[in-house]
Amino acid sequence: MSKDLGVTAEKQDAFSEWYTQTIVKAELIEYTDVSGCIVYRPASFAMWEAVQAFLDAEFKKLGVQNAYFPSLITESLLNKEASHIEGFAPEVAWVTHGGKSELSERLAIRPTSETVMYAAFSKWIRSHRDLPLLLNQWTNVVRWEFKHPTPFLRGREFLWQEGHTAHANKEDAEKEAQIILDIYKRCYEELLAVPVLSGRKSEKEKFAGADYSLSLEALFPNGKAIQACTSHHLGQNFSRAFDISFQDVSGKKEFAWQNSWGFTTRSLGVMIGVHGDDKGLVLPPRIAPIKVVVVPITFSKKPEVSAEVVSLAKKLCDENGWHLDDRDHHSPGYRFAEWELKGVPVRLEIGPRDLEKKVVVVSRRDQDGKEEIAVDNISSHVETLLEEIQSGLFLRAKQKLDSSVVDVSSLDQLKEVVFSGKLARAPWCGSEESEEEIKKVTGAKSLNMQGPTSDKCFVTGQKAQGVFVFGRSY
Ligand code: 87F
Repeated sequence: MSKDLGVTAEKQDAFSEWYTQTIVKAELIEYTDVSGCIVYRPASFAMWEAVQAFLDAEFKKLGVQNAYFPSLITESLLNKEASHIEGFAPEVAWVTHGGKSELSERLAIRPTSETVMYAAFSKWIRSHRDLPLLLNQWTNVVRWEFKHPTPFLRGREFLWQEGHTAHANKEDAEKEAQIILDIYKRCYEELLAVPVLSGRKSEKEKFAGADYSLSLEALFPNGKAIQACTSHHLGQNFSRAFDISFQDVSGKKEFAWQNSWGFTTRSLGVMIGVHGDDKGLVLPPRIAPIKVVVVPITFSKKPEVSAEVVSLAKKLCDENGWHLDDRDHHSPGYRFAEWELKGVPVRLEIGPRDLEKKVVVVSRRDQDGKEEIAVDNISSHVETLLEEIQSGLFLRAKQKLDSSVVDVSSLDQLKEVVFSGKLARAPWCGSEESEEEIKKVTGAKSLNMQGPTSDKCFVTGQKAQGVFVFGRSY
C-alpha cells in the first residue's frame, strides 16, 4: 500500500491527526457538507449493530421494551421542565418552516427525548399497577455543538439508545440506575475491551434535570479523559413537571420515580482511540465486523497450484465464516497493509509452499510476528487466538488505566499529574465552587466519584463527599 493509503501520523505524537486519518482511511466514516454530521460507513455501522445487539439483549432481560417517539418536539413541550434545558438551549436545532410557510410553533429536533416521552408517560400511568414502565429507544439525536466536532466523539448528529423508566419508589429507581451502569460497563469492557471508571458525577457535572448522575469515564492514550456514558436518577423532577403520578397501594397520589440513561456512538470512538496503533485500527475481535481474513497468495506462472490455494482458502472461509480476500489485482503486501489498517484481528496467508506443507501462516493484529499452524488445527487455533486477543487488549488497556490514576493531596500536584497525561485521585467535597477553582487553577474537571472516604477535602479541608478522579477531558 502506498504511503497516502496508510496512516502517516504517529499516534503517540499527533493523536488527533492519527485519529482522523485512521477512521477515514479505514473506511469507517465519510464527512458531509454539514459540519459535525458524518456518514457511518458499513464497517462502523456493523460495530454499532454489535453494540446494539449486546445492550438490547441486556435491556430485555430487565424487562425493558423498545418503542419509538417522534424526532420533532414542540417548543412549549421542550421548555416544560425548565431547569433541564437551561444550559443546553444554545444547542437545540429548530424546524421553523414547512416549505415556504412558517410554522405557528417552531419544532425542536430532539436533542434528547425526556419531554416527548414523559408527556406520554403522564397519560399512561394511573395506578401503581402501571409501574414500572421501562422503555428504550434506538435513535439519532441532534445537538448544535459549537465545539470542534470529532467523528464519533463529538458531533451534531449521533446515534444512541435512550432508556426512560418510571418506578413506584425511589429505591427501585436507584437500583435500576446502577444496574444499567453495570451493563454499560460490561459493554465497554467485554465487547469493546475498554476499561472504564464507574461512579457518580459531581454536582456541577451532573445532568441538571437529575437528582444525581452516574457515569463511566475512559482514558485516551493522549492523557485526555472522556465521559463514556451516563445513567441518571431523576428523582421526581420530571414526574412533578409532567404530572406522572399514580395511586399507590393505599390509594394515595404519588409522583413516579424516574431514570434516564444513554449510550452513544461515542463508544466506538473511544474504542478506536484506546486500541489503535501507527498502522491504523486494532479491533477487539468481538466488535470486529471481519474477525479473520484469509489471503491466498497465487502466482500466474502456476495456475493449477494457484487454483488449489484459492480453493483451500475458500473452503476455510466457508466453513468458519472468515473473509476471503482473493483480489489478485492487488499484491499480497498491499492486501496485508489494508487489513492491518482496517484492524482485522487475525490474518491468514496461504501460498503454494504452505499448501505443500499443509500449513497456514497466521498473523495477529495486536502483536508482531507470524506462525505456521497445521491446516487441520487452524479452526480451533484461531478460535483460541481470538479470545486471547480480546482479553489481551483489555488487559493492556486496563494496566495502562490503573497505572494512570495517581493520588494527589494538593491542587499543584493535581495540575502536575493531569499535565503529565494522567488522572488525579483525591478526597473531595464535591462543591460547585471548589470545582470551579480546580478548573481555573489546573484546567481539569472532576470525572466521577470512586467511593467513600473519611478523609478531608484536599481543596477546602471540609468533609469530603468521597474520593473523586480528575482529568483534562474532551
Ligand atoms: C442538548 C440540548 C437540549 C444533553 C442536551 O444523558 C437538551 C439536552 O437534556 C439535554 N444535551 N441533555 C441531557 C441528556 C440527559 C439524558 N437523556 C437521556 C442522558 C441519557 C439519555
